[in-house]
Amino acid sequence: MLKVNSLAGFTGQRPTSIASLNVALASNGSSASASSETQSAGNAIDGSWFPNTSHYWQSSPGDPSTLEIDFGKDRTFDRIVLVHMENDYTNNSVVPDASSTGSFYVAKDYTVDYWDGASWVNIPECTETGNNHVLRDNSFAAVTGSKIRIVITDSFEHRGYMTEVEVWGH
Ligand SMILES: [Ca+2]
Repeated sequence: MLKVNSLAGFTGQRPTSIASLNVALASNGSSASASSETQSAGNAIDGSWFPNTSHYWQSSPGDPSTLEIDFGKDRTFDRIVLVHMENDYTNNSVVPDASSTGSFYVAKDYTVDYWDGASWVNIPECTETGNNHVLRDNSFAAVTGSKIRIVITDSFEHRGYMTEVEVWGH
């Protein structure tokens, strides 16, 4: 006889800590596209936070620009980490943290939305005005959707950059 109740800590629900993975990662089945690509959109979901040697997305000149990440299926997620392009993008020794700021390549004004199957829905916790931080790590009430997009409407260099996008869920 299977005695489920004997399993320590089993509550009948899958623990979030086990289920949570970066569903945006290309190696987890996602793909990326953009309004334009001088550096491939796929570089933003390649797992590298270091932009050197082309691990970043770059649009053609001009605002706005859009980066879209398609999970290929519905995912439920509650945290998005955006790694903007740091000023010294050839530096592979310093991992951006909450205190890191940028003044050349980070996106200043942008929205983050998810596709709920019928329309784009804004995620206000991830949407910024006047941003100058390299790392934006935001949690929110879990949502379910098959893709997200980042629409950059203003940036220092007036073109879109993103080093990495992580979407955590299952
Ligand atoms: Ca990357």
